Amino acid sequence: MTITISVFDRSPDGGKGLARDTRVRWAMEEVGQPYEVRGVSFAAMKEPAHLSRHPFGQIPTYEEGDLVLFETGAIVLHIAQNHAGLLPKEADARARAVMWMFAATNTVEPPILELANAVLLERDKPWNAERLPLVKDRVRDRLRQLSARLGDVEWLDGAFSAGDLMMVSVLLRLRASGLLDEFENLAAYVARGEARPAYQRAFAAQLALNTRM
Ligand code: GTB
Repeated sequence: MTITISVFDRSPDGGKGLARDTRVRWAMEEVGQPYEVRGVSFAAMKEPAHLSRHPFGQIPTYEEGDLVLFETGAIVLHIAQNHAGLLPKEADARARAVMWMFAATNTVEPPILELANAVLLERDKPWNAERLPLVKDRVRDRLRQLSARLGDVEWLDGAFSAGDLMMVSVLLRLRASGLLDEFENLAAYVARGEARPAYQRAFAAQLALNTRM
């Protein structure tokens, strides 16, 4: 059955892999499943055809026959549950991998998004200079805690899992801020994720789409 992922027709990052379709592409590559993409413009995202797939008018979405999903966490979990390679077989280890997926999107990603908003959308506000250090410190708090838990192991809980895929995807957006490099083990963890052949294929595919003529 053909799987179709909706992605930015032209990502605002020009193909740096920061948009959320990259994590879905990465999951598909990790489990060795082919997929097609539908490029969607910002305008088309808010039109009925796309809103029927995604009530919030965003990307990515995932279509597989009659199944239509939005939310990257749900999409990656669906992929991981239906194909070998992203979740451990043992029940407790599987539950912990899912826990790390939720930790990535619910606990680590929110302050990172707050920072992105402060840098990109609130730069001209008179209160930005005062607020930005507070926002950065909230990110640092989370990174410090995650860094302490990761220690010197390779992945969060044994073998690479969907939990690592989501956590690395969330953390890599921090690179430009310099905050990731304050935590050597987290910077190395993200680099390990990005070095995986499946990530490389996902990145190359989104880059090709975003750099076509
Ligand atoms: N919680 C949802 C999920 O995980 O799927 C969030 C989806 C979401 O934020 N999608 C964004 C979107 O469609 C694209 S990824 N935005 C358009 C809109 O809301 O109108 C966020 C994103 C966009 C661009 C960059 N970039 O260029 O650097 C990085 C991240």
